[in-house]
Amino acid sequence: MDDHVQTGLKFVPIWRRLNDDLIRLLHAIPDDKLDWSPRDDLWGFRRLLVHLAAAREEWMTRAIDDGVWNVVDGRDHETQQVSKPHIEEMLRRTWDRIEHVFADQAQLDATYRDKWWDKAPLYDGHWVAFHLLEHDIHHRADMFLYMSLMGEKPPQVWTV
Ligand code: NI
Repeated sequence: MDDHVQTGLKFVPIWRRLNDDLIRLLHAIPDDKLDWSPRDDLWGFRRLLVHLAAAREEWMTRAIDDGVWNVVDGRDHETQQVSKPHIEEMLRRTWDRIEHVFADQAQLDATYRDKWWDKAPLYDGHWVAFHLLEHDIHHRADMFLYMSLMGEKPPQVWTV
């Protein structure tokens, strides 16, 4: 009998592919359109992609406290200077960081206090995982819509 018990989020490999898809999307954006958005008050692709990486680190810092150094400089959030290779590195490194946490049942099941907001409810790792997955998906949808509005074909994605 196989006594190996898989622990952690069982859909981590699927989410890893979603991260790879975000990187495919990054490279599908025309270089001169990286800051394009349909309206001046909406963030462009570059800022949205950096925001995804920053949000992952935010929750690893404010709740999980995994002891890993952040790779996204807070100022990267504002800048128009971050290159595609740098954004790709941010997405890969922050993915590796959250994957490490969400593949670990003990860290997933643990309860965390929000270090930034003392009135916040306690979070467990499942809540943080869902929050970050939903965040990846809803901003991916923003960017797919942007691509369509620009007349560009977004990469095909589906869950298999
Ligand atoms: Ni957001």
